[in-house]
Amino acid sequence: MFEQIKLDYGFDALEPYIDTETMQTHYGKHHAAYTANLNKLADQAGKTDESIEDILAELVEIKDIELRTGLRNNGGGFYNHNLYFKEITPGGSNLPSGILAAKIDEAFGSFDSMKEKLTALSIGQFGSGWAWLSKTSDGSLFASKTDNQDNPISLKTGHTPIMCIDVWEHAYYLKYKNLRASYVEALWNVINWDIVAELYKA
Ligand code: MN3
Repeated sequence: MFEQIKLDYGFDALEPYIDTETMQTHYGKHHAAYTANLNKLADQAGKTDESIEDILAELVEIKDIELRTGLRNNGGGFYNHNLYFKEITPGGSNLPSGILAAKIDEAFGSFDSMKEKLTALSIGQFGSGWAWLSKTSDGSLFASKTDNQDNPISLKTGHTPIMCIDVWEHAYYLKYKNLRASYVEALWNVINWDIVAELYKA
């Protein structure tokens, strides 16, 4: 049984960067629906015992195209939002230090350049999707974007996501309307770099 990550903060705790109604809808409706659908589809596919990472990495094994697409979209939606809601925290955190800071500098030149790169990917994504900060097999960092609920795992890039930015309109439209860039700028204020560092070291 796949379960949504439990939030250790209230729906109103990310104000003013992410508004209460968006959190209620995003976590309580959208993420909840992806999770319920994933559980149904994983059962149909006989994959309730597998990790979500394994399901997403092995989608090609599923011969039924409709079932495969359903698991790609809903399994992705489940995984992506678990990371998203895990990596945000009221007030954000201290900026990266130690190994994560070093790897950011190595890949992007500086923390600010990394933010600029991910912001540009987020704004440049046409339609719904995500921007990603991932760890590659040699431990370096890589920035990318994906369509819909795809992610570096379902696309079999070999990279492990450690941070993501949801750029579906449901993530920002209630407060920011068409201003995706304003939402992305605000989101940086609530990123928990301690969690990102933990995911890097895992
Ligand atoms: Mn979303």
